[in-house]
Amino acid sequence: MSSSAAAHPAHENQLSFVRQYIFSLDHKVIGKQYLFLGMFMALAGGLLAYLLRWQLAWPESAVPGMSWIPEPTMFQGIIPPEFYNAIVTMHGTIMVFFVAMPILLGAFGNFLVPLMVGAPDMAFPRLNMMSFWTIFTAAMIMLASFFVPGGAASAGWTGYPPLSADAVYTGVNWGITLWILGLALEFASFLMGGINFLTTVVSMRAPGLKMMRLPLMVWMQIVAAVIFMLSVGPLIAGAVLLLLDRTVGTSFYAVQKGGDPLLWQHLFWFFGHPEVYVVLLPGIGAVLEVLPVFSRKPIFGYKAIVYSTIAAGFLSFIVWAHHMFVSGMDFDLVMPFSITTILISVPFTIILLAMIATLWKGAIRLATPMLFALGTLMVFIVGGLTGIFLGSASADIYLHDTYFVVAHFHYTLISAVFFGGFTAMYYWFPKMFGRLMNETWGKIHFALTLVCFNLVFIPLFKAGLGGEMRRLYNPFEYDFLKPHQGLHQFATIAAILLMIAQLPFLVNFFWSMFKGKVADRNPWQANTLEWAAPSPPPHGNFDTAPSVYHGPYVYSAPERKEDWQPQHQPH
Ligand SMILES: [Cu+2]
Repeated sequence: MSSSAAAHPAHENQLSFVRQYIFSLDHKVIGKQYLFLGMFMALAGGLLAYLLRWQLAWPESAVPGMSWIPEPTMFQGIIPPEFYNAIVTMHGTIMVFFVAMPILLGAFGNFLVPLMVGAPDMAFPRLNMMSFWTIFTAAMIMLASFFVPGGAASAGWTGYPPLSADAVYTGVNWGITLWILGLALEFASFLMGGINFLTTVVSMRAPGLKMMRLPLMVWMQIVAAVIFMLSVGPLIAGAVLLLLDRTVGTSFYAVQKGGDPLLWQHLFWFFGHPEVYVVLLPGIGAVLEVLPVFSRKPIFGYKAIVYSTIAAGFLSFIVWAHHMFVSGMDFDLVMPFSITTILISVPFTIILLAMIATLWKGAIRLATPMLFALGTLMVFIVGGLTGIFLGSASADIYLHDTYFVVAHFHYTLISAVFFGGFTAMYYWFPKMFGRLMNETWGKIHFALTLVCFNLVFIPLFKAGLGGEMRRLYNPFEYDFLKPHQGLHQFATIAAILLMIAQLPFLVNFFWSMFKGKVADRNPWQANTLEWAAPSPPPHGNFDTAPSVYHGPYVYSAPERKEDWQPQHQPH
């Protein structure tokens, strides 16, 4: 465990390239491996979204006025119908399990948790390495599944039987079998990660770092780890049953042989709703770190935030059936699940109010991390408010499975993953790579991203309110949906602009990694422990073992504006 910390710098130079960068035991290298895997998978999962959007905007022909794009002749639209279902499924699966989790928990959790608790590394470095290579294998299985007979899984990211269970519906389809296998490996990877995070925080904190002095990012990471570990077990059991139904002809989910497909829906959503918080909490954690630093004020209501997070984590286990209001479940259960769902907005409202109170009368500096933190709040509030509509059973009966749901969960998850992820990226980049990112390009990236993101998803709320069901290959075959084509074309063009808006980030990210201004230890003048280590921290992290004498957010407003600029070393 920590005993080897002193020996680390000595043997670092002797490590081969493979041991230093490929099969590394260093939590910081492993964190970066997760980051690059997540970014690569975001490219794959993102491109699938563009095929979807293209199909939805112009389902019957090539793009009008763009004659250089060949007119599709083999099939009706831009992509064949079977492939459309596979794309819907794999876009969701990849984005949630292979982008959101690797980036927010794998990358930032791994990189930050040991540094923020003042530890030289994770409690179990070999387990840490194994968890990365397990999810790497899982990701490759997912990508490979596009090329097996029958193509990738096409039963939706929720994998409901009978579509996912019965070969009658899916034909000879290896895709879903590989999908189950890939997800099982992904779950195993994050179980290993969760054990590591928890043990590190419980047993390796610096002297004086009581639990109630932990940075909120650490609290968010460990609550997310606990929620994940408690919710995933039943789903793994359910997935084994699904695999047996598919491969050896059992009938756990087959109605015609006495099984029940609703069993899967319960097991899936018992995991699925907490899973949203597993990715949401670290995104909120990044915002909670950035707000006090960039308003030079202590966080408002630290304890209230910690207890609200734990309460939200607890409540997330008793809301799952709000995904099943129209499944024909016992009506006596509808109202309790409606109430718990609306109740869960209370802890999140407390956290939001604490964030706003932190900003109140602060010496606010709108650097890029702060802009993205505020953007996260804006987008998350829309996601949260529209969740109240869906949590109320009477409204949900109309809105269920419409584009309103699609827009709602993109607002919820993109706030955490996209805006929260960029908050973390811009804020901790100097610590990860030892150089500062360019502020001007960061601000341009933020402004374009915020505008384009809203332009993509606001039309989808409208389409959902107009009764348009999601997952339709060609919605405009139905007369009443014909007027919606304009909404989809608008969303598609905005989505293309959103993709272009990411170019400033990509250029800034890779350029700054090699050419950015060399960062000081503590460029943002923050108080949490990761900033006490050199940038980037060496193997073993701290040159002198840190001790903690107060809570993490002891700030006061600077007297001179010049004292409040990013610090970098003169060349
Ligand atoms: Cu839910």
